[in-house]
Amino acid sequence: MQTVETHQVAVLDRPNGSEGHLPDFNSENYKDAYSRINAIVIEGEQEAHDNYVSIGTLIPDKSDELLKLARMELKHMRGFTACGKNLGVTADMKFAKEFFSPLHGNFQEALTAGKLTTCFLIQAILIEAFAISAYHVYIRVADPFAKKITEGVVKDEYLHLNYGQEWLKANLATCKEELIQANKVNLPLIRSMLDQVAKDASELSMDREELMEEFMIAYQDSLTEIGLDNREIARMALAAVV
Ligand code: PL3
Ligand code: FE2
Ligand code: FE2
Repeated sequence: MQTVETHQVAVLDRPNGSEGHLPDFNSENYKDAYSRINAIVIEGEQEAHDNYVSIGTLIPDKSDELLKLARMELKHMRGFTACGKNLGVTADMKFAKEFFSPLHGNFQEALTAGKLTTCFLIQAILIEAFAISAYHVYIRVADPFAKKITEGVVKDEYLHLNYGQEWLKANLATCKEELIQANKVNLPLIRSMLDQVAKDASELSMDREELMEEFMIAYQDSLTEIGLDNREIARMALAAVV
């Protein structure tokens, strides 16, 4: 399984780093926004765990591998829970459950219908690319405790993205149509989740444009790796704007 080291290094070594522009981690505004962002991340990691376990039920011969990925997600969840505690913040889990509910519903529907391609697209491509982009941006402006934890997490998320990529690549001949259709339905949900989180993220000094840019890089790289051509990728990406 390959990792995407080159991209990681390029992103982390940006010349206009945020040194000297860190937010005030103890301000009320920061903590208020963190109570929602932290909850989103905790809920996202928990749902990622559940989703990998569920995907394993659709491919029993791969269920051990998927259980390993699922276990990593629980570790991430515990790490981010510690980040909230460290700042004295209580995560708003009710908010986070609602935040994920449309995507959660689509995943459950696909699972019930045995649509493995859609499940992989939602969890291993869209959610992982969303997490990777958010974590990269967060690492640049996080408190030292959370920065260390997030750096460890983001490495694992590339493994998860690659796992989905490899499956979709190996099955592309039979899954392309479903992949494109599922993307059309679910990419707009990611876009709207990004819009919903933008205000709180900016309170944490995370820039909306930067989040979008990082997402599009991870998403497009991943589609290239799966074996789609530039025109197909452009068409798929357009689902985010129309
Ligand atoms: C899959 O492994 C994880 C799924 C989590 C999805 C999280 C999306 C996060 C968007 C909000 C910005 C987070 C910044 C990080 C703060 C701890
Ligand atoms: Fe994770
Ligand atoms: Fe993950």
